[in-house]
Formats: sequence, C-alpha cells, structure tokens
Amino acid sequence: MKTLIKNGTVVNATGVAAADVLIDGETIVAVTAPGSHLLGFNLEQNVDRVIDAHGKYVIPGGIDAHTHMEMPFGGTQASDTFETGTRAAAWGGTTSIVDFVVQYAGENVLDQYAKWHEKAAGNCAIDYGFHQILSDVQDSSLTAMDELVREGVSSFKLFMAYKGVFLSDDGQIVKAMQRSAENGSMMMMHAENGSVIDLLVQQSIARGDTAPYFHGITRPWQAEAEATHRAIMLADLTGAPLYIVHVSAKQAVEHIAAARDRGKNVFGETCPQYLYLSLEEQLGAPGFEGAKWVCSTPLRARAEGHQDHMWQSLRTNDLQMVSTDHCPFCMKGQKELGIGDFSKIPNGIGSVEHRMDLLYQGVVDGQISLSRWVEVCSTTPARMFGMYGKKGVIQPGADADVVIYDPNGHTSISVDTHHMNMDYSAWEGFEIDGHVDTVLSRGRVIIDDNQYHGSKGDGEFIKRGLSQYLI
Ligand code: DUC
Ligand code: ZN
Ligand code: ZN
Repeated sequence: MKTLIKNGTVVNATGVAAADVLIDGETIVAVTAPGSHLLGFNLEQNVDRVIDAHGKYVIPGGIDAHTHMEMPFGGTQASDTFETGTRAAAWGGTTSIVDFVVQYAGENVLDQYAKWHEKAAGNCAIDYGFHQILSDVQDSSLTAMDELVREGVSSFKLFMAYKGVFLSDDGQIVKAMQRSAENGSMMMMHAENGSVIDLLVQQSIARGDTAPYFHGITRPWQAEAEATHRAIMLADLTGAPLYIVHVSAKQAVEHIAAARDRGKNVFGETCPQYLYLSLEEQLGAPGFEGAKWVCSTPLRARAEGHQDHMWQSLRTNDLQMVSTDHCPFCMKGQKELGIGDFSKIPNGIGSVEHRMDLLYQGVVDGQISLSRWVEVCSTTPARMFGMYGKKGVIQPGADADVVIYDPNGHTSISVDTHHMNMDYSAWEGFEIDGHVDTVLSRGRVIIDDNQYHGSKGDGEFIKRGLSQYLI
C-alpha cells in the first residue's frame, strides 16, 4: 500500500517546508519538493491513496512519554484501559505512548513487567513502550534493570513521595542511580519531599482543612524544589542521567536550569495542566469540584507566576518536553473517595487526547514556535527515550506515524465529545484554534473525517534504545 500526502506543509523540529510525503507500507520513503514528482516520476499516478493536505501541517505523530493506563493507584485504578486510552490518544494526534510498569514494594520487577505486557498486548490502538517504576530497590531489581534495558525498557522511575506506596529512600535512589550510570539507562524522578508532605497533610486534616484546595497547599513548591535539587545532587554523585517528571514549580525549573548550565545530563518535563491551570481557579473551585484537578505535583498559584514560567522554560529549553501524566479517574466512585478528606482523592488528570491541541494553542498564542511544538511533543520524546529515527520525525526511513493538522479547524473540548473513559473533562470549555484532521499510525489511516478507522491491537510494543539526548 502506497500513500502520498501532497500539498502539505511539513513541520519537523528542524524546520518547516512545503513538501510531499510518500509512504510505502508502514514507512516514510520520501519527502519531496511539492508537485508529487520524484526524479521525473509522477508519484500521484503510482500510489494507492492520495491525501490532500493543502493548507495543513504534516507533522510526526505525537509521543506522550508519560501515561498511566489502568494503573492501580489510590485505592482504585486509572479509568482508561490500554484500549480506551490509546484510542483517545489517537483521536488527539498522539501515535505513541510510553506507559509505566508499576512495581510496589515487595513485588518482583520482572513479574510486574510481564503483567504489563499482558495488559497492553493486543489492546492498543497505537504503538507503546514502557518505563519501569522501581519502589523498593531490591538486589534483584538491579539485575532486572540490566535485563530490561536489553528488552527495550531503557528508563526507570523513582518516587521521592508516596511513603508506603512508591517512595524510595535516598539510599535506594542512589543504588538504582549507580546501576543506571553503569547500564546507560535514564533515571526518571517524581521529585517531591514525601515526609514533609505527609506531615502537612496530617496537620491540615486535623485542622479540618479537608477540601481539595488543601491538596495544593500541603504540597508546596518548596517540597518540589527541595526534592528536585536533592535528586540532581544524587544524580551528580552517581553520574546517572536524570529526567524530572511533571515539573510544576518555577523554583524546581531553576534547579534544573542551573544543573544544565553546569553541563549535567539533567532534563525536565512539564504537562499541559501546569501550563494552563492553577491552584486558585481549578483546585480552589467551590465544594468538591476541585477534586477534578487533584494531581501530583499539584497545580500551582497563578499569582506566583509558575504557568508563565513553564511556557518560558519550554521556549528557552530549560524544560525539554511536554507529556501528560495521563492518569484519569472518574468523579463518580473514584474522585469521590476523597469527599471529606482530600488525601483520599486519587491523584491524576486525564489529558492524553488533548496534549497536541493544547500545545498547538500555545503556538497560536505566541508562546512557542511551530517547530518547537513538534519538538516538545514528538521529536524530543523520541530522542530522550531512544526512539528517534523511527519516531519523532518526518523523514525517509521513519515509521509513517503522521498527523495532518488543520490550523483553520477548531476543537471544542468537552466531556460530551472526548474519547477518554472519564465522566468529566479537566479541560471543559477549552477552545482550540486548530484540529487534528487525519492520523496515520505506521501507514494506516486510523483517524479521518472525524471517525476512528483503527482497531485494538494495531499498536505494537516499541523496543527502545538508550537515550540519544545525553550531552
Ligand atoms: N501523579 C499523579 O497525579 N498521578 C499518578 C502518579 C503521580 O505521580
Ligand atoms: Zn509522578
Ligand atoms: Zn506519572
């Protein structure tokens, strides 16, 4: 099956150009000057399908490198399965995810890894890879790290918060980092000071401050900035590369930027919620409404300028990527677990369907350039996590994961129209000056004409290499 995408504007991280894209089977085989000719050969007459992308952007499919499909967490389970979550991602122009295999204390890492393969295999609409979460760092976890790197799982996430659930102490962190320095893998960190947060939460509940707003108050920016700095120091000690997930505090970015200025392999990701939403407006909504936006790290005070700082950091490359931390829960029966006690609200927001649109709105609003949009949403995730070449770029040899994005289209975000398995939208009422028109996953058209044409099981496991982003 040969497909020609003609008349479009190809946007790569490296630049923007009018070009035609020729796909053979699952692979991009040529990116040519417009006019559909290659060395005098008329392409249009020699393909099975022609897609006219006139007036539209042709971009590499989005890569969301931070999702938690069907994750058991907070006394319940994230409401999107691999099937529903990856289908929703496709609707939004994301063609690959990297999800987290969970290992809770006492569990065997490789057993958990096998379980996650069982959950995902045959169910995904788009390609998927895995990071591995480590909580307690057993000796067997260290050998498992080497084994997983060989399996194509080249990144490991540790938590400095959630005592008794995920938290690794500093000694365990150093142990895992030492191994990562040896085997070349990337260390990812949930950087919040868990002991301080646990104390503040206890005190808040005892005072009767139990509303969702206090989730934000009890996870102050100092707890994020301190943990970020500590993680950077521990990485420095061990020589491990470090990637800080879901950065929301400007003071945490400052630590990341300072480390990068010292030439360290330290990187940072933020999420759409930290670019757009705030402690005052969303977490502070009346009654129990704020539960919709309980996630960690928490939304920050707009009055303190965190959101503006996140956009600026994306422009200056103090932060390198935008992922969603997609971890959806319904209000009914899930978020409601925390009525009367915010600490029992399952932490998470669902955005896997909206990341490409929300970041494109940043282009329209003058926050980032068109190429930077593609870079932070697709190209850097591919480079950071060992997929580049196949993913993250429109070039010959790459997988034909292609999104045709209409800058003259419009998208209204609502629970009534989204495809995520959630009974509310954290983005209700957001209007986007653009639209995901057509999505190809390894050459197959899976979204077109506002219809889903794919099926579960289309997505394949991505065996990743080591990061191609290290200094
Ligand atoms: N933060 C969330 O909000 N949900 C999942 C885990 C996390 O770190
Ligand atoms: Zn986290
Ligand atoms: Zn997460």
